[in-house]
Amino acid sequence: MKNFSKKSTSILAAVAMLFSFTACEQNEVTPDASMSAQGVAEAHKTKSMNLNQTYTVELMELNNSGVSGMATIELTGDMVDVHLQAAGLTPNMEHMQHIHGFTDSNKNAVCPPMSADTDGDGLISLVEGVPYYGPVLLALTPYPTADAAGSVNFMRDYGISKVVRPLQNNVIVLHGMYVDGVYDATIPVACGQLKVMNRGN
Ligand SMILES: [Cu+2]
Repeated sequence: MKNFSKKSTSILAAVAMLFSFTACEQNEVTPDASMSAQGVAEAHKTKSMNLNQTYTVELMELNNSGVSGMATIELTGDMVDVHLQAAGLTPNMEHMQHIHGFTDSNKNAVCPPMSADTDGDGLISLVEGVPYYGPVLLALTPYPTADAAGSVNFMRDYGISKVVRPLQNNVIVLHGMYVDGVYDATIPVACGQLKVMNRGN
């Protein structure tokens, strides 16, 4: 965090506010939708579920950012191994990246359509997207800085809490681009839904 200006302070406040949504953890977790009824019953018996699964994410641009990318997430127990590659980002700038979703495990996060721009300024702001993708459930830190070509290649392991599950109810959102000559670290620039990768067994 260089140049810790008033603007970045207010950005941090906004992010902190989003994180506070995750404070209320749920005890009930809905089993992943891909599980069979029998699998669900067995999972409940063993108090564990869907322990190992791979998810893929196709990241599509938001706000005409020109950003695209993809991610794979390997779930092993309560650990996720995230590998994310993206291109078209603002070069040499830090890009926040999060798993967004709803703490209500029955509610699916989606990438916001252009109609999410409720103030009509032509851009979907971080806050305007929240009704669609929900608050931050997992910050994929340390946030990467795009290289001189605007690419990132990111790998990291995280422990996840129940609130992040089921994973396929969530989306990944990348943030940060110039708006009217000023770098807006919060504005969403790409989004993609987590999808269960069918390994054919
Ligand atoms: Cu985010």
